[in-house]
Amino acid sequence: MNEPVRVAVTGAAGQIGYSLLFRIAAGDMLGPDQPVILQLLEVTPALKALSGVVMELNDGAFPLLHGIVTSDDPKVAFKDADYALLVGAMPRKAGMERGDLLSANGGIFKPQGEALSEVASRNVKVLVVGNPANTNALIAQQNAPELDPKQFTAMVRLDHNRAISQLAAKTGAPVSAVKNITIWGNHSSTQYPDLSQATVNGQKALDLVDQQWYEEEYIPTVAKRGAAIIEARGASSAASAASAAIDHMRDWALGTQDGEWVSMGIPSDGSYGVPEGLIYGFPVTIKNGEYSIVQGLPVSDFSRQKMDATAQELTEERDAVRELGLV
Ligand code: NAX
Repeated sequence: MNEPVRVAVTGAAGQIGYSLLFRIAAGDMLGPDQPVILQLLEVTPALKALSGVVMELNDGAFPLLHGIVTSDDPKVAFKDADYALLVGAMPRKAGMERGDLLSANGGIFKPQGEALSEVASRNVKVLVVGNPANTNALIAQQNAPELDPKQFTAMVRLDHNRAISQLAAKTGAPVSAVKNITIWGNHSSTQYPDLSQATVNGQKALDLVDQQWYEEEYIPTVAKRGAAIIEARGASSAASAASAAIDHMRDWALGTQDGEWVSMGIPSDGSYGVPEGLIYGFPVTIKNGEYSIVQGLPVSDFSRQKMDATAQELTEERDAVRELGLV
């Protein structure tokens, strides 16, 4: 059995937290030999609700759960954290402009970036789930001068998983038969779920479906899935988001399978003409805890236009948070 690692989770009393914490405690994220200490951050008014979640975690009697810390202070919750899942964020409310949303989230992710820089493990792996995830990750990253920018990532894995599931349903194959889908860009409706390299049971996905379905049904269905869930459930995706966060961190920690890739929102190094520094969804492989962008994939005119449109949106978000002095 390994020494316990410290996993910080923000927004721990929220909907996603309620699924996520139990999966982490069960070993789904870091494997059956890796004990964890959960370090949970909430805003002060939610600490009471969080104490109830802690009671339930204790009542789960999870053998891998070696301790729980709760706090409303990021410097306590992030102390020596090996993994940090930043879930808590300010949701968009009716009538809120994008600038207001970015500014409200800046008030959360700037101090959290600073605290991570100051007190987390020097090797901390940070995943931002709270929306707007890519730009919140950029804000945290830019306020963490003592950490490597590559330690900050954003979640596009839920989109990736939705893209797998929709293609599997269309082709009648199990999800395990679907490989090498990419979500390029932003976790927003401009994301580009790309099937050009995807395979189903080893066959090219685009030989199995027609282009019109791909462009007019598949891409919008994946990109707008979050809204469809809110419409049906009366609440935003939570268990599937938690599951995607588990997948993202598990693959980052333990690696991807040979010959397969996953999608992660990571700082662009300029690959595929994506402006350097944007936190952008890329196809990545992972080995020994380090991700690398899959290089040399062909980019069609259709893909280019979609990849540029989502990059443009992220550039605008970055410019807006720059103007607000957040990065
Ligand atoms: P909830 O509103 O249920 O929970 C959020 C929790 O965060 C609340 O308990 C709140 O008190 C806490 N919080 C707020 N500010 C905080 C701060 N400064 N420090 C610590 N905690 C703080 O939302 P939930 O459904 O759990 O969703 C959380 C976030 O995930 C939202 O921003 C949501 O938009 C985002 N999502 C991102 C997804 C992705 O794929 N990247 C998909 C799912 C989800 O929509």
